[in-house]
Amino acid sequence: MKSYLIGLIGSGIATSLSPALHQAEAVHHRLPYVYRLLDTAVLREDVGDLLRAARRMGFDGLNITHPHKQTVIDHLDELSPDAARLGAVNTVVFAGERAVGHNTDGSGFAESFARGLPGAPVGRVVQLGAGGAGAAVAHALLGLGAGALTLADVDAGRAARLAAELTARFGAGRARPAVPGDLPGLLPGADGLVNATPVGMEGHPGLPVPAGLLRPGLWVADIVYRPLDTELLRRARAAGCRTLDGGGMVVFQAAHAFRLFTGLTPDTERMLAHLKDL
Ligand code: SKM
Repeated sequence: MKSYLIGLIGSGIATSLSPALHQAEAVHHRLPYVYRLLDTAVLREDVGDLLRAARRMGFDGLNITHPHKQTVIDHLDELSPDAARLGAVNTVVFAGERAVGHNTDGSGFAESFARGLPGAPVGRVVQLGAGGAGAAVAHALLGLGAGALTLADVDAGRAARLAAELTARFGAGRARPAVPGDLPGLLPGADGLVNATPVGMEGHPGLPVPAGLLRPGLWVADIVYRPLDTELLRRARAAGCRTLDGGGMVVFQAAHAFRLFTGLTPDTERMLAHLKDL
């Protein structure tokens, strides 16, 4: 029986939930499957050197996380269409002699959104954060049919660049940049709000928007998953909003990566239930 050796390359990843999520799912498939952390902050190695070492040591695939999702591309032989569009890779499959980069963050968010907020209107959506995770989420939202997506980022240039890329791909008027100061003018007319900033994560406490802007009729999605119940989601529920936590995205991106590594279809409901026990 084939066994799998998978790794996660990232910096400061000691508390990642990926090993537990992947390995528990593999047990249900009776698959020998080991998922190891390759922390660049601990190993003091460059992402390219680690990737090549992992391949030489017989790893079957890798997940890639912050801050290497873009820089890893220089060390790959091929990109999937999604990874090429996003310019970011979170999954590498070693296929024979080739290292192929994929991105399952966008598809992970899209599946989580469809499952967790069914029927949510997406005419006008405001997204906070236009960084790496924000780019994947923004592509997913426009792919899900968001009519007009406004990207608010403290770095105005970053929001402008992502909005320009999205407009080129999805059409004029579908994406535009903003700064956090614009939010009081934007949120009253929005259907939904997505937090793709680190605010609310362990170590980054607080709210990414003033609580007074949350109101019934606005859905709120957070991609932060440590903790699952962020202050934003608590305030949003108290204000009468439908909410979606970041657990779905982390599970579905892991599930899509598991399928790429093994060719097997994971049971995502089981993985979602497992996440709650972690
Ligand atoms: O894209 C994912 C990555 O596949 C795994 C991960 C983690 O384990 O913390 C986070 C995200 O970047």
